Amino acid sequence: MAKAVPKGDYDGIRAEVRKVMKQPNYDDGSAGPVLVRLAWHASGTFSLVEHNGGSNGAGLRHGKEAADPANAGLYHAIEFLMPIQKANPWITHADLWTLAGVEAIKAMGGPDVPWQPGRMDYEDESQAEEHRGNISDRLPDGALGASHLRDVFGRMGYSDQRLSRKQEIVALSGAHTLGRCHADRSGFDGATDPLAEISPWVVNPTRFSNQYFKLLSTRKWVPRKWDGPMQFENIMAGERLMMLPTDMALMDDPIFKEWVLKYAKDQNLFFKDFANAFGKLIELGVDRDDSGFAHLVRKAAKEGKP
Ligand code: ZEM
Repeated sequence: MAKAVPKGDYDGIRAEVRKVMKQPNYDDGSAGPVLVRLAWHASGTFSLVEHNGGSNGAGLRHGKEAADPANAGLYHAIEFLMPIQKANPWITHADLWTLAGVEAIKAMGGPDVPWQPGRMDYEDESQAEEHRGNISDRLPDGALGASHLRDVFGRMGYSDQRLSRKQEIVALSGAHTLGRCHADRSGFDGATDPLAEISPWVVNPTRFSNQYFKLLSTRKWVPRKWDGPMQFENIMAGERLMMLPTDMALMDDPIFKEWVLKYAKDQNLFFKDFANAFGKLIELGVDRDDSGFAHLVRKAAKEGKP
């Protein structure tokens, strides 16, 4: 049972998030990684041109977005957070999900990500449909390469004109230092293999660090021999670590690679860039009024490309 905290006491909510992160019978005993993935998938549907998608509304609870195969398994995260929202109905799901992602990153040893309340919730699928439009197929596909990453993040507004785009894509990808691939969610791992039923990217998948970049840039990654989707592996001392094709693309692309190497060397730089990029991600499409509230009013689509 979660605790009821006074309205507006977001530190109190953060403390409750830390409590639900402890899940002895789930993955590595922590809900942290899947909470971060929920905040990311709730936000990463944003389109700058169409001006829809994004974390405002918490549309992932409803209809098509809930059923999107890209979101498979995120109901775990939604359920972990449900008791907090039930005990504190004053906080919206959209605020809770983004705050939980931010607090999980911090609790796992990562940086402080800027966060602001004010998001609203869609009441049902028809309200969600009306506001969000068609946002299917917007989340990235791990089987693809560098140009796909540029397309997907470009749609969110991380555009060619912005100097920081390459850093931001690479920094955000560093979140794969957390968690695992699950056969029953993304299909990117095989439960038939006794060596690793669900592989992580790094040795300690509940600690936020720059390990992902260190391993990506120093270990030898070979295509896994199996009948599942293409992925890469490195086995050392009986432990299987994995990389998706999109992770490998960061090393193949010279512009992305430069940042992989920088972050592998400099954890402080990674933390700083990640905090900025993740803070920006959870704000995409959250159009606040002067009092900070992000009403569910759909802004007009913009002309042309981001
Ligand atoms: Zn992920 N991600 N992601 N990601 N991700 C998975 C797991 C996690 C991609 C992707 O296809 C996948 C970002 C970017 C991208 C996390 C955070 C962030 C999984 C495995 C896949 C397939 C899901 C499963 O089977 O459970 C692709 C292609 C991305 C493009 C760059 C960004 C950005 C993230 C946050 C900033 C996290 C934390 C996980 C681990 C989830 C868990 O349950 O353990």
